Amino acid sequence: MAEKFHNFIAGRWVESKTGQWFENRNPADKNDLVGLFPKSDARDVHEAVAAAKEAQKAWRLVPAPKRAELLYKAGRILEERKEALSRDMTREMGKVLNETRGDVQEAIDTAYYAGGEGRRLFGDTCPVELPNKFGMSVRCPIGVAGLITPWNFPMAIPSWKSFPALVCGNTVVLKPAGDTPLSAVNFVKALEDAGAPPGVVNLVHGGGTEVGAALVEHPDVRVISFTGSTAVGKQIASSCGKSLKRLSLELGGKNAQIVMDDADLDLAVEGALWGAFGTTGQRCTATSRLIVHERVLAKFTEMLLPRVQALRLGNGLDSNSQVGPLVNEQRRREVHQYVRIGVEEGATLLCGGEPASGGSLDHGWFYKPTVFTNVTRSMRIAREEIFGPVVAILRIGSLEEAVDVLNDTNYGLSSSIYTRDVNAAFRAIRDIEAGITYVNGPTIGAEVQLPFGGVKETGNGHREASHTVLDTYTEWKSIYVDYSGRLQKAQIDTHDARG
Ligand code: UN1
Repeated sequence: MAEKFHNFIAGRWVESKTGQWFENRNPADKNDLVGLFPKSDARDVHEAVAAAKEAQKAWRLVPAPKRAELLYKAGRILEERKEALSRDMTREMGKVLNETRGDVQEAIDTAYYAGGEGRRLFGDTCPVELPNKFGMSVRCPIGVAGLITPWNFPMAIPSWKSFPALVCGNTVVLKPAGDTPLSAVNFVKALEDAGAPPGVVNLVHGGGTEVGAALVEHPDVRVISFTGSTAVGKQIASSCGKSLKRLSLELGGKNAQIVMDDADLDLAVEGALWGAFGTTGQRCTATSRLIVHERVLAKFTEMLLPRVQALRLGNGLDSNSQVGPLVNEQRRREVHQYVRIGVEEGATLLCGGEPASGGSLDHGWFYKPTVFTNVTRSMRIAREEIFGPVVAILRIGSLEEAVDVLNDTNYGLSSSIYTRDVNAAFRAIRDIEAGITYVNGPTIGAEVQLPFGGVKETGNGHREASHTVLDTYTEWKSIYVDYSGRLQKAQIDTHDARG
């Protein structure tokens, strides 16, 4: 009998009111049932939000450096459990163990980085125009934060959202993706064991339509942070717009790596391999376009291809594997559908283009790393997010053209340029429309102390990570203290040096 896991509401692990469960299966071996998780609905969300609202009354009054201690403790617990949590994560979503270790590490980094905000959370003090008067601004918590997270970074992304929300004095209700509920349990357990007061952190499992929508629409949830598809992000935005609810969106990408004719091609190939096929291409930051200068196109392609074909697919728990499966059957169907579209559009399929089979691969949702060339910017495979191990090569003849092709998309998350020319690098940095630009590095691998997010339909102007995330989870309050003992009128009393 499979193990049953629970929601976490008001400090207790509880079943859903529905009494129903959903299965969590290993994408590398569909016969491996990881566990059963509550298929919750709006009633569970209401209970969790009520608990979070009640707990926030006291949590907002805990001094921020004390709130930060919860994060530091949770960070230490995640460190102690890193190996076990990484294994659980690989088992439930497939990416190779080295990468799930990186995912847990990103949560640890975020715990310590956001914990530091407990002693910063800087505001301004500034001069004021009237005598005997003082001006300053402080960050205030917003209230209950509803956090809706994806399966591709099952611990890093919940940590990006929860830790800053908590240190700012909000309480949270987390709704994790249905493909990775175990990592969410492990994450919340670390916070529980670190001593989170009941109701400060709540977890409700279930689907987007039942649980996610109820969270987004709940009037007591004052801020929503969502990472996922642009289509769902737009629905959430229109729902939040109706009540002017604060919303941070982290959506799709169509990230590109430019390879100029003076690039170190060995390095550019390494970068493309990691950027396109790391995490089986299932990162928002994954490289899905290679924009290559015509003078090195043939050479670059010839160097890349055997490396792609040599990538070892397999169960991520096997240290020999370099590329794990796609997260589920539907994802594999959708990726394959895009490959068909690419072929129909007239792109040249160089390798891959079909599910991987044979031996243990038959048990999981594996897909062969796929490279298309002769791709033009108007093709759908050059414009739409595929979220799988598929990369499209586009030919360009100049830096201007490269940047123009790179920008010719509705998205703008990550980007990269390989060149040895410092002038070209800085022009690209200036002209690329994206939230993140790498020079001589792949499009993946953001660190937690720099802002994470993108332009255009990748988001709505907010950034995660860094101190910039604090803008999502706080309201500014401006404070004027008049110690003159009389009524002073700003902009009107002009008894100053101006005369
Ligand atoms: C994501 O794909 O949603 O920069 C997050 C990176 C990782 C985070 C990716 N640190 O690739």
